[in-house]
Amino acid sequence: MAFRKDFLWGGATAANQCEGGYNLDGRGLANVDLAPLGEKRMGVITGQDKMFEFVDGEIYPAKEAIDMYHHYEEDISLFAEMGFKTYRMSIAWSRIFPRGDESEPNEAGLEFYEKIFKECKKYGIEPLVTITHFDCPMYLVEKYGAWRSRELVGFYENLCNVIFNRYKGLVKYWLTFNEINMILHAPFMGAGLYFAPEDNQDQVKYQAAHHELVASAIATKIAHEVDPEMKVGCMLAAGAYYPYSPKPEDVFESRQKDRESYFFIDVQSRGEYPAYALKELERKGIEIKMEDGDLELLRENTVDFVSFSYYSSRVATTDEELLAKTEGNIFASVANPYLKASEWGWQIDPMGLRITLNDIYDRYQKPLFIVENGLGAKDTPNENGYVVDDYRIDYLSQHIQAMKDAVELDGVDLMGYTTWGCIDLVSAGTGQMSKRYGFIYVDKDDEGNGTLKRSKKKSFDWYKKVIATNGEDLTNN
Ligand code: P53
Repeated sequence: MAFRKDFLWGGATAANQCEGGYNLDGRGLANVDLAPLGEKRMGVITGQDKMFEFVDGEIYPAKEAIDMYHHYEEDISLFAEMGFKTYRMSIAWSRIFPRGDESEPNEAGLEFYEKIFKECKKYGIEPLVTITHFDCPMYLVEKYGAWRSRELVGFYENLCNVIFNRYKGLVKYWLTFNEINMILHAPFMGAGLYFAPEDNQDQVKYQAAHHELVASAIATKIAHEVDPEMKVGCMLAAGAYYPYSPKPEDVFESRQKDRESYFFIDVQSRGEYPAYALKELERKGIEIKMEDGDLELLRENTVDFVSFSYYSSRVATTDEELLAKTEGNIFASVANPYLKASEWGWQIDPMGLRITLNDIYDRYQKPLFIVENGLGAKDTPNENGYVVDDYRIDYLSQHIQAMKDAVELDGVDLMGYTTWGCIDLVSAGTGQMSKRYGFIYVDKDDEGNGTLKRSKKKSFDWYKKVIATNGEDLTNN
């Protein structure tokens, strides 16, 4: 059998993309609330345009999202029906610390997540909790410049102390920062960073990254002290780079591009700044301010496992003409002529998942966890309100097959697999509801109309069978 007996099958969501209830029970505003639907979105999430309050006439999908705030019992019972062993979710920092720098937490926020964890426990579902999934309280953004300030480390430490102690016995698996490398590509959405014209943006990003890396090590330390059973992972937006051609320059460029991302995980998993990064930072004139003890903290508190998202492989080249034609989303990449793409232009590459798993396992030799994978697609319910999403079943079965090959044939140690957006939710990149990933359809459109009614898609029963057979039966019938 390919997968461990205790393989953690499940699905993944993030607080601001599903909860809604953005101002309920004392919740404070967060960076992720302020990203509108539509053409202004990209400028905001990349930190190039400022938007510090809601602007009239814009749609903010995170305000209501799919209102899981009031539907969590129904949603978790549907996850249980599919046989989920784990449910990956995130806590909204600003529910627990509405401003971010208080000394006492907001009890209503803590209670909300306690109810969710207990609901999971009821069905034997192990929560896998992302501490920050891109979110940062707006108060910390405005007052401190978010992660550019060292003080954020202390605020994050408070948050960790509170949640680890409160949820001890309820939550065993934690991720410190979602897609930590996203700080380079979407600094406002990823870490609350925005820029002044005179800023050296790389300097700001890498200093903020250092703060996150130290905060992540502190979180790992506290978790292990509070409960030695707790397992803490890092989280990478992964996807191996391929050289566009066998030209040595292209090959080297692909390695450089991979390192841009692996830098973060090298620190979190190996415990030190890698030599290539020190050289690169020096060349770029970036100086990272560190405090005494930072290097020890990083060295002594490496993660227990390495998790990542995988949607696509990427292509690197030094060819200027090809680069000029580059398109895509936040991770712009040269198109791979051998691959087809989704409706949103994300290239589909199951073999790339096997390659990525092998690359990461070779590099870190720690248990791996795929915590996001899936196909964003338009779904059209038929006359009975049923979505026949064979395209999603195809995508997922091919990726699960690739993951099986990595385990069975290559010996990769894999703990689990959670598909992204197991219930339809708001897209992080575009803000659309119509970019759907779920096994469960939610009746809501991009403009916010709809009943929020949940219904099972064809993939619901398919995934249920996959889990029941521990990944042995991937057929679609
Ligand atoms: P959406 C870009 C590239 C890779 C991962 O993305 C990304 C993004 C953001 O667009 O984000 C992760 O919703 C992220 C999730 C996000 C998911 O991928 O743009 O962790 O929050 O929803 C899918 O289709």
